[in-house]
Amino acid sequence: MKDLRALIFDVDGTLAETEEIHRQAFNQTFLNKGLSWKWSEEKYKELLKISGGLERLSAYKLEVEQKNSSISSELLSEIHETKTKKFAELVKKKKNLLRPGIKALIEAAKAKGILVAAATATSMPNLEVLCQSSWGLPAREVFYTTATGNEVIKKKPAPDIFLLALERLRISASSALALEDSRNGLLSAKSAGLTTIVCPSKYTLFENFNEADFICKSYVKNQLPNFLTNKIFSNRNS
Ligand code: XBP
Ligand code: MG
Repeated sequence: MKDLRALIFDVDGTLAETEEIHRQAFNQTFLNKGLSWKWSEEKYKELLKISGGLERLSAYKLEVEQKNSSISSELLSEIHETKTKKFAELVKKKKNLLRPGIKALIEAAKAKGILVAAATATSMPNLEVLCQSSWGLPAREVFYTTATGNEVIKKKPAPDIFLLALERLRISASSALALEDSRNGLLSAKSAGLTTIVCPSKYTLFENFNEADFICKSYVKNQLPNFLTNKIFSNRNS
């Protein structure tokens, strides 16, 4: 990659292992709403194939629903709203949520004049609470721009979220690098034309990443592909 002008970070699973917090927030909400639903880690791994919390809830409802079930789409939306509030409460209680290497990578990229963006299937309130808890800053001070799930019609694996991020960065896909943790995210970034690094998270470890340009175990400096370390962490201003 000759002209690297931007890094586009996925959020859940990439910036932090937040999928587990989403799972806990869903389960606490089910309990709170008097539902007998409970998502195990295994079940959640399977459900994560559906991008977006509300879409995940709708798919699960169809899976378990019996005839004459009374779970309306209004109730599902209410569950999802409550889950977003729960997620915020849980994130606020945690310290050091970011995955190893993320903070340093973002700082070093910015220092080189590389634009840093976020492209996520989750909603803005969830990204805000993560930025506040991890950087003590609003998302607009951490990222040059953001593209979130409720700003597009189709979530990942469709390209829409990454295309929106590129539009807001005002650059072409050939000048940006996507950083992802999931197969849905990888397919989304690739169909937007982006070179993509996948660093699997706890919930995506066994997914298929055949289409990835690079796979790394973590975002710490010595685990990143050489071309990126050279661009971001070198002392030369090239
Ligand atoms: C992964 C997702 C998200 C979260 C839940 O997002 O699919 O939907 O699991 O968030 P990312 P919401 O693209 O950051 O990996 O409940 O707000 O949809
Ligand atoms: Mg992700």
